Amino acid sequence: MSEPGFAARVRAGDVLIGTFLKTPAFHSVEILSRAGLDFAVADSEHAPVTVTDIDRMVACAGGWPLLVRVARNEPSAIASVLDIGARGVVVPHVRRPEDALAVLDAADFRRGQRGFSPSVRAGGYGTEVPALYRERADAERLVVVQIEDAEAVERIDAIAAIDGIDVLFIGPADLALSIGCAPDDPRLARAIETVAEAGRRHGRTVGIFVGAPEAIAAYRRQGISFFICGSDQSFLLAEARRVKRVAEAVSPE
Ligand code: 3PY
Ligand code: MG
Repeated sequence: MSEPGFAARVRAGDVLIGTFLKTPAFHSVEILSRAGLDFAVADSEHAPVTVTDIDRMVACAGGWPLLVRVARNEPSAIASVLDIGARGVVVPHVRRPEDALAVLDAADFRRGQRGFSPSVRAGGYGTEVPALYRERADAERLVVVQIEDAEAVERIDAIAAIDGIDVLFIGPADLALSIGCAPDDPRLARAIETVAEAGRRHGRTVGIFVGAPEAIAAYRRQGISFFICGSDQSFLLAEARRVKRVAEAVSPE
């Protein structure tokens, strides 16, 4: 059911471009999975995407990698979306190494904290040998921790050093707010470079949210490889505005 190698590609630092899914509609998964994007992240932090929505979205995703951003660093929410078959979790506001370790405790069977049921979708509804399912699940799940607080940047070396964290994902909007600066302030650029540098030093994949794909080139030069670009909502809005603009330009008065 799963596309082999997606987790390995993320960890290897392949350049991957995804988007957020903020509309709680599985049809968006069906449509966007045909667009050539590498993955998507259903957003339960900043959109009304429920577990029931995620259940349907994962079912529609087939082999297309669908991750879930949980609303907060909460063990039962993390385990629940992994049971449903999400390919990974994106966890907002990881500020300290302890927060990152708590995500791993919730996401991994081998660490002994994730509750086990063999009959979930992720385990083939009971058709997989339980021990093999647990091993595969631990190997394939992606743990993406969001670095979006000044405190996290201060502690980035300790967070980046933790084995099992797959992506240090920079949230520039919250990070700018936390630093107390505008999006174009050099202090934000310095914080982003600090995270990118820690990723390079520890061999950890670094990702970032971009509103538009034009921003990707500069981040590529810093070794950042995992990009979430816009969302289903921003795509819809941008194209609708473009249609209106072009139609007005070509229509006679
Ligand atoms: C932020 O920019 O704060 C984000 O969380 C983007 O995903
Ligand atoms: Mg954020």
